[in-house]
Amino acid sequence: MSGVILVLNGPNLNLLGQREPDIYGRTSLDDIRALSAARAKLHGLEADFRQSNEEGELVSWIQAARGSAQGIVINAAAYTHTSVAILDALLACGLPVIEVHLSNIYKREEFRHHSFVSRAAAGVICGFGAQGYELALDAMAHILKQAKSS
Ligand code: CA2
Repeated sequence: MSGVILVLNGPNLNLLGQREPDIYGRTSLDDIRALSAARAKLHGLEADFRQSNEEGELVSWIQAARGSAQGIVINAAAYTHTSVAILDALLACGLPVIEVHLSNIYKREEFRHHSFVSRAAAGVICGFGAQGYELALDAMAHILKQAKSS
């Protein structure tokens, strides 16, 4: 299988491994980038891995993915719980979307229990730390394989 999966990361995820290790672990975003690249390669895919602290930049990347990627894996971080703009961009892009969170958002504060992103997602993986990105790429490979054979 060939194709690019856009792996998007929202605000503050650049701090991973440096602060709040009790919640988010000691793995850095660069470590997750490497894990994602290896997992995508295993499926004959390429991970285009990006992080931004800006909502508009994430929206622009999602819009551009329509012509350049086969699917989107997204950890929108705090924008998960606030951003109708990111939801609208995901709905408009027409690509399969998988939502990922490092922490189990349902075990945390009430305001993290609602996700705008979920309305656009084929599925949600949360609570498995960095491994969640690998699971999301496995699921994306499966979705793309099924779409190809149908
Ligand atoms: O669990 C996740 O992956 C989250 O998307 C992470 C977001 C949070 O707002 C979501 O509710 C759940 C926060 C990302 C902030 O990452 C940090 C990493 C290290 C130190 C401080 C923040």
